[in-house]
Amino acid sequence: MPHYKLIYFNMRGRAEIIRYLFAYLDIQYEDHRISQDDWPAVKQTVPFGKIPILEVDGVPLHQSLAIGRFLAREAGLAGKTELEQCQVDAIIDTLDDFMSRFPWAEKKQDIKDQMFNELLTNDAPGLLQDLDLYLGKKDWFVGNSVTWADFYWDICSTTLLVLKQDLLDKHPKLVVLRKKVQSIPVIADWIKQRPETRM
Ligand SMILES: N[C@@H](CCC(=O)N[C@@H](CS)C(=O)NCC(=O)O)C(=O)O
Repeated sequence: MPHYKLIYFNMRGRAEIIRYLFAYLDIQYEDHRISQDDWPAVKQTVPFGKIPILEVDGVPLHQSLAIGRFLAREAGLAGKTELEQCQVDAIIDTLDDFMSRFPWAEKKQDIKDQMFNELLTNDAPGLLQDLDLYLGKKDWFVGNSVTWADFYWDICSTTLLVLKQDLLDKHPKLVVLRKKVQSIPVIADWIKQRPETRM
């Protein structure tokens, strides 16, 4: 078994999908959480100067979703056919497009608040409507079993709900999907034991 070391901040953020997949795979890994103070020094040492990074026997992999796809394939969560894999990737990209629009690192609090508010109030409803329609009467976003797209929905929506608690009030099916992911025993265990962080 390779040695896996995940490097990220003490947050769920972009590392959480990797942590969910490790939990599902029941693979031990080093969940290395660095402080903001240590980041400038660490930044010099990682490829492309961004985290998360997953080191596999010392080989650094970057880009959270590339790492996620690598682990999802291993876990059988990437989609059962090539067509389903494309659908899974498309849901992931759709969620990631939206999450990437938030100015997470904006220093000016008033500008940050305004942009967050606009995204949550004006843009989120359309995305949620589309996700709800896409899910339809199915149990999972793609195919007839859980995929990492469902995991990513749970992770992104957990963060969005911190920012806007009534976000899913009109979308009970999307809430049910969250609950289904959260009640997969290994995911439930991880959620119970993970460090509590706001984001
Ligand atoms: N698309 C990349 C984004 C990586 C990224 O922007 N990471 C942020 C943290 S979420 C980061 O490293 N910020 C610190 C910096 O840019 O100095 C991924 O998904 O891994």
